[in-house]
Amino acid sequence: MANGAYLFTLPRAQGGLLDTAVARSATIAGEVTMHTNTANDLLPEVRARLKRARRVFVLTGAGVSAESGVPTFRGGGNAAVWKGMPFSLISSAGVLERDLPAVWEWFDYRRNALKDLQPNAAHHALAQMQDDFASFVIATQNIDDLHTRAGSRDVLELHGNIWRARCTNCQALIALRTEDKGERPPVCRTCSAPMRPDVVLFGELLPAGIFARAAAAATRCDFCFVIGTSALVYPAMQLPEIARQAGAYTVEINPERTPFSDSCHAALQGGAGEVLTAVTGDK
Ligand code: BV8
Ligand code: ZN
Repeated sequence: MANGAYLFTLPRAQGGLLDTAVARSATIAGEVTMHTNTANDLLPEVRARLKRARRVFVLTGAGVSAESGVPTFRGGGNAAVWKGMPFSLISSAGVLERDLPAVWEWFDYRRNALKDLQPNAAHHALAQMQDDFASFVIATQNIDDLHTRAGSRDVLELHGNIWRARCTNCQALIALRTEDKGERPPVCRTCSAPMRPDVVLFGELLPAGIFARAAAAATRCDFCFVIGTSALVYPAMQLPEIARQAGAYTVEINPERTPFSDSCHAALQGGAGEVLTAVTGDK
């Protein structure tokens, strides 16, 4: 690994949609029974349920951006590392307090890696679906802005956005695409305090209003998608749990099984672009 290089691991989209056995759970009187079926059997039911859905809630993670070239955090079995630090450490409140310049270096590096990347078929499929339902809410763990760039409206950014900076004192925000003068850390023009990346670090609370809106949508939805997340980070993962508990038909899309797969009505194993296109194709 080159000095201080950030270990990029691009996940392999294992197995196309058609050749992967898919676990299906049917709820009979509350108890869950597991059946393994090919995706073929499941797709018609997932499509039929989506057609009947009125309020859809979607939680996404790094996997939905993988096909755009955005490295995931845990793809290929190892966690991302920066200068010898696991990402959950360099992306933590503790390091921010101790070494704000190091945190800026980390996010400047990731922003630079993101700058030429485009939304992919999965982002576009989700954007195209948003007007087909009484309510369609996307909550994302991603800070890459790709859902919004694909045309999705009111995306709930649970963990913030890498293209914004926030004042550590007065919370003033700047857009780094247009207002970044390059000084590090950026200095707040309102109160001259140092600014920080407007992202939620480990050990920090999520933006209360945004989490509350996501939880409300998860509670009310009748169809829930969980796309491209390893289902390990909280409280983001409480959202699909809330939707599932509230009786929503819950569908996971991920090339790999996750700790949440068994809680789903359908765990479709494949890449987000391919599977979403198959689920939503020629409506
Ligand atoms: C907090 C921004 C209160 C910065 C991020 C309860 C239980 C256990 C732990 C906790 C708990 N509650 C709180 C914690 C602690 C912690 C936590 O959850 N730790 C985990 C690791 C156990 N949570 C917090 O600290 C949260 N704050 O709780 O505050 C508090 C306050 C004080 C003290 C204590 C508590 C804040 C969490 C947010 C942190 N910020 N991001 C940055 O980006 O650097 S988290 C960051 O990591 C992402 O946003 C995301 O959430 C997570 C990475 O997960 P994924 O997105 O799922 O990505 P991953 O690579 O893991 O997986 C990718 C998946 O995609 C894989 O499954 C792969 O198979 C799949 N895939 C690959 N290719 C494709 C694909 N899928 C589809 N298509 C493909 N083509
Ligand atoms: Zn300020």
